[in-house]
Amino acid sequence: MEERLYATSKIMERFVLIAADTENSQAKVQSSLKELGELVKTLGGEVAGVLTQNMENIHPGHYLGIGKLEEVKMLAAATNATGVIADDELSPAQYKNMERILETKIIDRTALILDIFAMNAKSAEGKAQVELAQLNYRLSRLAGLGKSLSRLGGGIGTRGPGEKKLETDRRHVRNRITQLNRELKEIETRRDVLRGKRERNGIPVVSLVGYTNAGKSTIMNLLSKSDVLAEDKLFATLDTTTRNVTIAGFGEFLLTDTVGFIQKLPHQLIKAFRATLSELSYADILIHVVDSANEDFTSHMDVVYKTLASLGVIGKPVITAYNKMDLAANIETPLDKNASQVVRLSAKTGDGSERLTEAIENELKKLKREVTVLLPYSEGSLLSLIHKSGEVLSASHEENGTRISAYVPPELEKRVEEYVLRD
Ligand SMILES: Nc1nc2c(ncn2[C@@H]2O[C@H](COP(=O)(O)OP(=O)(O)OP(=O)(O)O)[C@@H](O)[C@H]2O)c(=O)[nH]1
Ligand SMILES: [Mg+2]
Repeated sequence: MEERLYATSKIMERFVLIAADTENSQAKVQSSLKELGELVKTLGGEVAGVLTQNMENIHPGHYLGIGKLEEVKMLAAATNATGVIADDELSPAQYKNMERILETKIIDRTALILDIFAMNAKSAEGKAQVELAQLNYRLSRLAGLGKSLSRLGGGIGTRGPGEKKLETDRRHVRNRITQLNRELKEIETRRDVLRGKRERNGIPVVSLVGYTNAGKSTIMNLLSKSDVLAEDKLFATLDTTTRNVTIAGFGEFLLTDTVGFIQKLPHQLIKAFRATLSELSYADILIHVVDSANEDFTSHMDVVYKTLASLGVIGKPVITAYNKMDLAANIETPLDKNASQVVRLSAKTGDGSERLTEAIENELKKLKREVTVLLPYSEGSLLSLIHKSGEVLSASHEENGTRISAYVPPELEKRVEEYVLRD
């Protein structure tokens, strides 16, 4: 296999974080910067200092104003910082100018998130998706650089010195993008086959969604008694995992855990993770996991609903699970108008897990339809499916087959349609 272009680069350095306050809301900027600091820590770096500027619009040439950048430069020197990180995605021009003005390494929020994804990608699909996002990010930067270089070169009647190399780079990047898209397409086809199988089994799907670090994987482990990686890190989960969960005396469902959301989630990543995230549109029920101990949890909930809407995942029953109650016992958790049920729990202590199970059971029940069928004895596998994922009300063996009344999930209702007895 060709070596991945982007190896994980663990940052072990100190950074000054900078942000533009364009909405005149210090609270908002500070909370976004705090999160940027978490992203830095997740990569093993440290925050050396923080500076913000209140301004109407981000400066197109160098993000913050010149005067402010001078201050940033002094702070970076005073704190021995090895670089500066901007809390928004920078254009190639902003990058270049800031590098010149600040004379230090510049990183933006997008590059940081891409780096974390690269560090945490485990599966072949995850790795390919991250690389694709990184290449698209890099390609836009190469294009910008190309323009400025050719302008320089044009002035003295020659091609810019880096022009040829840039052209080769760009071609290389484009080729790799094509190859990755092909790889991902193949993986998607395999995934469709799996999904088809799942649908034929008629087992309902419940998906965990939420802000990164809310506790989705911990809830997955709690409900399915499995051992998915759960860590106090942003974007610990990048792949979708699915587990079978059985509620005693009720039936089973599939529980899926997937990548979390964050504000300003880079569009390159949303695009590259389209396949992973599209799993959500096949869910019958969503569990929206909220870190109630995070002081910004209500704005995180907004981010989650907005991201879901932008992915076209709307109109599904939602159970909002206010998690980490062990740390937030005195916190008021609001009713959630987007949710059909709200529960409070601690996935860590297990406190309240039965409330979540009940809520899932209630929602699954709402999805089920009551049917009475006469199943020929040759349909043994359908019969066992009804027992497995349905709730049997009565069953009797008759001459032509088994007569059975049960609540079944919609997928299963479709499959037994031809045997339904109507009164
Ligand atoms: N105190 C406390 N910590 C919790 C609880 N649930 C999860 N955590 C911790 O929160 C951190 C994040 O949990 P994860 O389950 O990895 O969160 P996630 O939503 O899967 O996060 P990503 O996959 O990174 O998006 C871990 O350190 C968990 O141990 C809880 O109920 N109480
Ligand atoms: Mg996780």
